[in-house]
Amino acid sequence: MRHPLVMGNWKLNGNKNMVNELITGLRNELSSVDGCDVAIAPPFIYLDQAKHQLSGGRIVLGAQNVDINLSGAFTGETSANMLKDIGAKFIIIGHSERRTYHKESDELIAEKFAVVKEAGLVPVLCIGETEAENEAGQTEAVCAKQLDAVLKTMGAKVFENTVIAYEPVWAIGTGKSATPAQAQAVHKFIRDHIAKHDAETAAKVIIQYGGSVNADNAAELFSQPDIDGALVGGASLKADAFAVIVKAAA
Ligand code: G2H
Repeated sequence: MRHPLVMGNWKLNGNKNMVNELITGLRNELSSVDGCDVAIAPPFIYLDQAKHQLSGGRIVLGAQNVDINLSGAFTGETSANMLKDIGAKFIIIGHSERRTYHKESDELIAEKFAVVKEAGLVPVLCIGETEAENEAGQTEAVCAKQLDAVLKTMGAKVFENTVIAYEPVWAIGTGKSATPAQAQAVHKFIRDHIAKHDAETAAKVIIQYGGSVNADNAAELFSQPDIDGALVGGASLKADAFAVIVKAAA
């Protein structure tokens, strides 16, 4: 039985006061909710503050990116060991905003996947097609290629205890979510693609949906058999909306 994960991706948002208020609100809203894992990924600079404020609660700390190097002359970067040291667990890699704005390749993202796993942390591997690829009928081919970058170097077993987030790029921050049926079809494709290599791992891997998930559409998305929670951007910045999404998955 898979345990869903709802994770807030705060992106480049926040300040000390907002971190304080949002985490206080989330802890109040979610104190009695059980049945799904919950994580938040604030910007790096607020991870330590967030960790302290999450102390003793059920919300787990995550991060939005990682470097492939563990230490050394890599100005401006943050390593998997540093994220582990500060208490983060779920590490988002390959988000489409990093693929687009920071030119991250499938190969680089596969390296990040490896360093996160080697550090004993949980990669949240984002994959998904652009609008043009979707319209050209290339959704499955794009998802397969992004998965294959990890599969071909590390094999399917590496997906044990990891998370995949299917995020169609055309649905990110646009208010235009995939329909539950559209998302389910791609989630099933992703699981079947991994199952071609290792059925047991495929059955266990958490596959989140991401892209304009909100308090109104979450429950129907989560009713689909292969959708195991969500990676939530905009709606994770409001405690009440995020709590509704978490409760829909629990
Ligand atoms: C997709 C998602 C969070 P939003 O990027 O990863 O953001 O929910 O704002 O579309």
